[in-house]
Parts: sequence; structure tokens; C-alpha cells
Amino acid sequence: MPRAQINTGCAHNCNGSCVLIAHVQDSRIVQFTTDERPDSPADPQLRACLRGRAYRRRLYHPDRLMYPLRRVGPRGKGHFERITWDEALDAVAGELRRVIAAYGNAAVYLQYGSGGLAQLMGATPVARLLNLLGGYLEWYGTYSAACVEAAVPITLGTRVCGHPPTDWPNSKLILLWGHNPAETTFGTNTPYLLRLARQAGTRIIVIDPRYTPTAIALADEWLPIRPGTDVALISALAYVLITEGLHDQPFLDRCCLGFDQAHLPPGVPAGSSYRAYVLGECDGVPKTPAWAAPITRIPAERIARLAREIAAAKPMALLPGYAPQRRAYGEQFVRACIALAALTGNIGLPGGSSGAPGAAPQFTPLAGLEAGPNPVPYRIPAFRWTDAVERGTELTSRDGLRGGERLPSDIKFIYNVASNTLINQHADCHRTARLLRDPARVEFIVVQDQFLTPSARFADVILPAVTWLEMSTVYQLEPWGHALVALNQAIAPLGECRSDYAICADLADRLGVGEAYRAGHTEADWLRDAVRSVQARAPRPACPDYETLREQGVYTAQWEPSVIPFADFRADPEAHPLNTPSGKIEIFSTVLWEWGDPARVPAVPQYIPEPDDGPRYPLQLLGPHTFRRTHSTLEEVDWLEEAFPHHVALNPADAAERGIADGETVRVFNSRGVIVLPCRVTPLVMPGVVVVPQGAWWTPDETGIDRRGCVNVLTSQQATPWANGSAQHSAWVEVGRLVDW
Ligand SMILES: Nc1nc2c(c(=O)[nH]1)N[C@H]1C(S)=C(S)[C@@H](COP(=O)(O)OP(=O)(O)OC[C@H]3O[C@@H](n4cnc5c(=O)[nH]c(N)nc54)[C@H](O)[C@@H]3O)O[C@H]1N2
Ligand SMILES: Nc1nc2c(c(=O)[nH]1)N[C@H]1C(S)=C(S)[C@@H](COP(=O)(O)OP(=O)(O)OC[C@H]3O[C@@H](n4cnc5c(=O)[nH]c(N)nc54)[C@H](O)[C@@H]3O)O[C@H]1N2
Ligand SMILES: [Mo]
Repeated sequence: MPRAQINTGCAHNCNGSCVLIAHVQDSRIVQFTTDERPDSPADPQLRACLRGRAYRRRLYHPDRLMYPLRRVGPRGKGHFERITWDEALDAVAGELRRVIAAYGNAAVYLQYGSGGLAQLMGATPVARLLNLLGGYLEWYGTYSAACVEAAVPITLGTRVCGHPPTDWPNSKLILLWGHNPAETTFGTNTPYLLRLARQAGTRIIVIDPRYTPTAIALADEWLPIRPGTDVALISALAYVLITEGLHDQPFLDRCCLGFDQAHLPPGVPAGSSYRAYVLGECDGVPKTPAWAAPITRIPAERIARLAREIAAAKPMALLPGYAPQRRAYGEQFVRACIALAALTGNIGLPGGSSGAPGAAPQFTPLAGLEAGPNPVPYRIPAFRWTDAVERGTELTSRDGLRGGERLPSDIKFIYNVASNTLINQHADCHRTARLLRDPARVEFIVVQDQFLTPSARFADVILPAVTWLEMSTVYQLEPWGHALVALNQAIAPLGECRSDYAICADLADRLGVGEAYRAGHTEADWLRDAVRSVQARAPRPACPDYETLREQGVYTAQWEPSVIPFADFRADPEAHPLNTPSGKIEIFSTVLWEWGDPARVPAVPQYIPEPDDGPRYPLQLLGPHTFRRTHSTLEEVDWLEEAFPHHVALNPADAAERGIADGETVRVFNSRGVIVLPCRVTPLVMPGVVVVPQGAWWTPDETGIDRRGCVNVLTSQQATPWANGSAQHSAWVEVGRLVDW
């Protein structure tokens, strides 16, 4: 039989979306190739990385879930029996009905999950079902960027504040701050587009505790910084800028609230401005480079030089990653970056930046299958779902509860679809497991996935989902949304797997809302609607219809290079006020001032030292996103393990102190647990810092020791104080030899 070539792609949540071409022979995929369209800087190919190209090892893995399962034995032990789809769906429908009747719809929680982001996959089909049944408890604030999502709008009035990448070559200097796009992509071509900027003469500095692939491949200079101290560095940069008169006073006077005393809102006491904080007028501590040096471990003279360099390089783009805000006081980092961009007058300029992470999507999200309105008003911060299990009815607005005074019930039913945050990706695995093991708390857990993940092991019923290779869908490329990739079905579903949409439509039938659920649509009809929603926005060149898109595989719109966020505001702030309380950039935040917790959530961005875990755990632990996996997805792929073997990385100085040799298996531990994994002794990580890439599967032995090395055994469920975001990068550990144990 000749090989057929099917246009498809790779759409896991790495913030990329790459083209794959599946070569199919005898109903099996025998090879993947990638984008073969003509390549140009204006429309670069969407070339797949090793993860996409290795996808056959995931698709055909012997551990793929093939049929529905029901728990036998205690929850969390991982013992299941095979059941039919009818039995499985009857059980889920029956429990949903029972829990809603007993506790109300707000007791049903749809877990955060980022595994299925293409149309008809993942959470949206489930949300639609639950909304037709009277609604469910919804989350807000992602694991990714909760502090950005909360703090950027109160500072800049919008979340949409990134420049198109075509603007990057206009920058004289780009600061990649806790940002590692060579590995985390942030859009398939971000590393390539940064390289184009560099070729055009832009200088790039990377500020990161690790010498990352980005620092290696794209940077002119790497500045290692002690984790969690970025705001100390920013404060010291501000000190130099202000005391040497290098800041943009006219921009601050015209466009910002609270830089100095003269621009504070009425009623706020003297000494509350950003300038007063930086110069130490309010606390007696001037934030000099000499003050910041021991905190950040960057020499004072280098800090001063960086400040002068930043001031001289106009326009300068500060492009932060998300990691420094997934920390104990993540809100401060987000706001300090914006303050620095404002101080240097780089907001609203071509080649500048707002200092806020993320891009400005040039298309709004696809309208296809939609969740519809949720009749339940309550929302909880995604990171605090374990609190809503344990003491949901006690949560208040100070804990981030929205939509009402108190929840009517703790969480009693969890629908976990396309997610491993039920255990693996949430913090403190042992604590979560203790909560979930108790069937008197959450009474029913359904997991819909492709593998028996650490989360799936806690299910009462498991429903097996297809991958996109076994169905047709479309995906809109993050973060600019300027590309659509058609993922066409390449092979028949394996085993008894079904699409998330088909599973939910079947459940809807059982629960009496099937007709409303489908709204007369087939799966293809929903995809047609989605593509039509892009066509309706008249992008250039015109977007084809769904059928044509299937044939051509991918469609890319031109970037609109003239879209510079805040350009209007900068030109005339009175005529184009921001959507903030004052209409200005709120370096002093009215909202945070009113919140009234100045020690943890000050109104101007301040450095707040993170709590440590005492002398027994002296090393800072980072769990970054690496080439190896997309979160915990692709953990099972042996080729990727061979290329990027899982390990803990330790600086040679720390290794020598502990007598640890390169390649030795070690234990990494703190008061929350122990993981055991091989150690790489490497100067790629700065002294005092330990790195365990996130996503390895929690694999506890009978004594609870994780023999694989899931970083979240060691992380804390303590949320950030105002946004209630994940602080999973703030953790402390010790590393020891196995022989000394
Ligand atoms: N390959 C791959 N790519 C991905 C993902 C994936 O799982 N795999 N996940 C995607 C998703 S959903 C997200 S949200 C993003 C996540 O994107 P990020 O949150 O930006 O990614 P991280 O890898 O956590 O961290 C980025 C860099 O910040 C550094 N860092 C950590 N703490 C600090 C600090 O305190 N200060 C400074 N200056 N730097 C610090 C880390 O060493 C790392 O190099 O990545 C996306 N891309
Ligand atoms: N320590 C630490 N922890 C972290 C982070 C960190 O930086 N450090 N990062 C956090 C971040 S930014 C994020 S976004 C989260 C990510 O956490 P999750 O959103 O849980 O992402 P994954 O771990 O990839 O789990 C996705 C699951 O979906 C399944 N899946 C994939 N496609 C489909 C589909 O189409 N249908 C169904 N039903 N299932 C599918 C996969 O098999 C996988 O089990 O992790 C967070 N956890
Ligand atoms: Mo994320």
C-alpha cells in the first residue's frame, strides 16, 4: 500500500503549535515529517520540535488507556477493573445527578487542565455539559500566570500588552527576564524571531539563575541572579536611574500614578511613592546597588552598569517570562517590571515594551464549540482548589473567592479532564493525596485522559480519550493567534477511545440535555463554525474555509506590525485614559492600597524577602519547563528520555560540599517529602540553586519515597498573597548522597 500523507499538528500546551504530517501505511502512522511550506522571515514555517516528531512513541505506547475503568480497592492505590462505556457513563451521570441533588451545583468542580487546547478537546466540552445541568464551580487564574492575570490589569488597565515580534528588531536592547523561550517557545517561532532581532543589531541580556538554552543560543550576556530577588535588582536599577537623573520624568509626570509625591492620589500619606521607597525615605533603606548585591549575588558595580546601559538603550524591551511570578510574592515582580518600563519611558514606543509578560493576540479566540453561560456565580483561584476541598465553605474573598460571600459546599465531585493537576502538577503531592484518598471529602472523581497518570490513579472512573491523531480538530497558535493549524484525523481511534466531545455529548443524552448540547451540530460543523469566526475578522490574507484549511494544513495571517500597545495613551493620556482607577499607569496601585495588607501586598512594587525553610534546607529549588516534556505529557516517551534524561542539576560547589559526584543517584528532600533521582553536577546552574524539571510522574514506593523525581513532592501549596497564584518556584531543599542515608 502507498503511504498517505495527512496534514495534522502538535497542540499540547507548550504555547507552540507545530505542523506535523502523518505518513500512514496500513492504517498505522509510520513516520512524522513537518512543515514543508516555503519558509521566509515574514511567514516562518511552523516546524515541530523533538516532542512532536517523537509522538508515535506516545500514540502507540503500550500504556495508552484503551477502555473505561472503574476503581477497585482504596482510592489512590491504582487498582482498576475494565467496564463498558455504558457502565462508565451511567456511573458518571448517576453520581453527577446525586451530588447536584445533595449539595448543589457549586459542589461540582471542573479541574484546571491544559492538556487539550484544540477545538472539541479538553475542558470546553465538559464545561458546556455542566452548564446545561445548572453550572459548576469554576476556577480563575491559571497555574501559569495568575499574578500576571491579576496584577497587569490593575496596573495597565488591560492584559493585552505585548508587541508583535516584528517589532523586536526595533529594540536596541532586549531583557529576557526569567524567560527561556528557546525551550518554552511562547509561540513556535519566538526563538527564531528573537534571533532575527539579534541579527538586526539588538543586544540581548538574559537574567536567570540558570545558564539556559536561551542564554546559550540567543544572549550577548547572561546575568545569574539568586531566585526570588528580581525585585531587589529592579529597585536598585531604579535607584541608579533616579539618582543619576536617567529616568524619564516627563513620561512619569504625564502618564503614571504615584512615581513621586506630587503624583500620589489624594489622601495617601507622604512617603508612599515609588521614589520614596527606592530612595529609602519611608523605611530608611536606600535601595542602592550595594544593598542589592548580597541579596541578588550580582556585583554592585554590574548593577549600576546595567542601569546605565538600560537608560542609554532607548527603545528597550523588557520581556519577562512567567517563572519569577510563580513565586511567593509573584505580584511584586509583575508590577516592578512595569515600573521599570515606565521609569525608562519605554511604554507605548516601537521597540519598547510595557514590561508585562505575554503577547497581544492579534485574533480573539476562535468561536466554535462554546461553554455557554455558567449559572453558578462562584469562582475560586485555580491554585486553591485543595483548600476548597478541605474547607470550601470557610473561604472568603480574602482567599480569592468570587461571586458570593461563602461557598454553599466543599468540593464533592471533580471532573478532571486533560489534566494532571489533580496530583502531579499541583504542589505538595503528599498533602493532595491525603485529601483525595478520603472518599468522605470528594465523593466522586472522574478522570478523562489518554494515560494512567498519577492523577488518574485517584479516579473512581477513568474515561479513555483519543489523541488528535484519532480525530479531526483545529488549533489556533498561541500567543499571537495568527495561525490556524488543521489537525486532520490520521487513523481510527485506538481501542475504545473517544473524543472528549463525543464522551460529553453521550453524557448529555443520559442527563436529558443531549439536544441542547449538540445544537444540531456534528463535530465537523463545530470546526466549520470555528474557522468561520476567523474569516469574519477579515485577516490578511483572507482565511480559507474549513475544507480548504484541511487540504492546505495551515493558514497564517500577517502580523499587524503597527499595533503598538499604549501608543495612543502615550501620545495623549487625557484623550485615551487607561482602564485603571486613575486612567494612568498605576505604579502606585489604588486597588492594592485599598486591599490593606501593605506588608505582603504593598501599593508600590517592593522587594519582600521570601521565607526560607530554615538551616536544614539551604538550597533553592526550581522546577522549570524543559525540552523533555510538555508539563507531564510525553513523560512516557522513551526517545525523549534518552535525549533529555530526567535528573536534578547541582552546581559543582554545592556538590563538592556534599561529596556528590556527577551521575550519582541522590535524594532531594525537605519536610514535605523525598525524591530519588540521578544528579548532574554542572555549572549551568548557579550555586545555591537546585533544578528538577517539572513534569516527571510522581511514583511513590511503599514508604512514600518518589523513585522517579516529581518536583511537586517538594513544593508548597501556599498561594501568593493577593492573586492567589501558584508559588511553585519558591521551595527549599537539601540534597544528599544515598549512602549516607
Ligand atoms: N518545552 C516546554 N515548553 C513550555 C511548557 C512545557 O511544559 N514544556 N509549558 C508552557 C506553559 S503552560 C507555560 S505557563 C510556560 C512557562 O513559562 P515560564 O514560567 O517562563 O517557564 P519556566 O521554565 O518555569 O521558567 C523560565 C525561566 O525562569 C527561570 N527562573 C525561575 N525562577 C526565577 C527567578 O526567581 N528569577 C529569574 N530571573 N528567573 C527565574 C528559570 O530558571 C527558567 O529558565 O512555558 C510553556 N512552554
Ligand atoms: N513545580 C512546578 N509545577 C508546575 C509548573 C512549574 O513550573 N513548576 N507549571 C505549572 C503550569 S504553568 C501548568 S500550565 C501546569 C500544567 O499542568 P496540566 O494542565 O495538568 O498539564 P499536563 O501535566 O501536561 O497534563 C495534561 C494531561 O492531559 C492529557 N491530555 C492531553 N491531551 C488530551 C486530550 O485531548 N484529552 C484528554 N482528555 N486528555 C488529554 C495528558 O495525557 C496529560 O495527562 O503545571 C503547573 N505545575
Ligand atoms: Mo502554564
